Amino acid sequence: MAIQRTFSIIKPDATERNLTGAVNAVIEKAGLRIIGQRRIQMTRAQAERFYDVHKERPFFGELVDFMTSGPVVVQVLEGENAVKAYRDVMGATNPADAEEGTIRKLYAKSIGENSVHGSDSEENAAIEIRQFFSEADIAG
Ligand code: YYY
Ligand code: MG
Repeated sequence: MAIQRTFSIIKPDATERNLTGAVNAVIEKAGLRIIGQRRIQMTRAQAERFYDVHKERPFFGELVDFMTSGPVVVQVLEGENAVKAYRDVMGATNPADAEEGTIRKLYAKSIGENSVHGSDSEENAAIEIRQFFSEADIAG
């Protein structure tokens, strides 16, 4: 498998509890390199665009409220098979189903406030990275 990039967000429930460093430690221990990182306050327009694929789902409004409720840290991660490697270390969407040692098992509060986002495919990773980063703000 080739070196890939994936897109990550450390969500407001984690930044609020000062867990950016703790989450990054798990990411780096998993062999992923943080090659771009920025702390931002997402606007509703940004959150709605980012989660557009979920706009018909019943939780969409709460999801946008949550993602705009405080600062997030947007990241570009690089490594071997990075998309799957990050999904594996994030753990299941619902922390109750997440494996021991995963970020969501360690830190997520609920299925909604689940600490991190990670791209689900290489194609979506490229789209998501482009939404928040220019190539000049990434250094691999
Ligand atoms: O990719 P992942 O974040 O693991 O889950 P998705 O199914 O893409 O859902 C995105 C986001 O929506 C999830 O991280 C929390 C929220 N959500 C929710 O609040 N309730 C659900 N039943 C499913 C998802
Ligand atoms: Mg998803």
